[in-house]
Amino acid sequence: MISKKMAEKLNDQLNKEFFSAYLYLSISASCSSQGFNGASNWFFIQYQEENAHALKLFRYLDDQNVDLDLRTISAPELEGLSFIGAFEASLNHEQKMTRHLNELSDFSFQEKDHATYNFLQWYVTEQVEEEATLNHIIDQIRIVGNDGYGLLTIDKELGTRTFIDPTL
Ligand code: OFO
Repeated sequence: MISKKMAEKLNDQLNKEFFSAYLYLSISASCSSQGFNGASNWFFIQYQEENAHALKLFRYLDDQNVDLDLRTISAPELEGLSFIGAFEASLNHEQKMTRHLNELSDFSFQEKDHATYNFLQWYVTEQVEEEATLNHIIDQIRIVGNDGYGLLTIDKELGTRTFIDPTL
């Protein structure tokens, strides 16, 4: 059983997860149009991951008998993102998501909603890995700077990423 307020906040988070998916799909397209096919693949998988995050939340709300409130997903605002800019914008976005998830987790704890608190810890932990991965890629891009060969080597590596559903 979940309070009305908790359900509202989880519905908000569901929308945010779908927005994240949408954002990464859009970055994937932007990388592809610049010829960074590896990064485009990487962001496409990121899109699939965020979609899986959203669906995990969807199932939880359904299990808790909450009326789902699927809302409009805003259009991502991306203009002229460079190769490094794509990853910096993503890190920035994930840091924001971490703050939202921490607030949600705090709220569930205050409400003594232990089931939701436990459920949310999966997301909190997942954020640590997501931020670390993005920081690592940004560091690598900074090391090569504007060296074309270096950038293409990183892009090639990003192209090897495959999708493994993190929620299974
Ligand atoms: Fe990385 O945002 Fe989902 O949780």
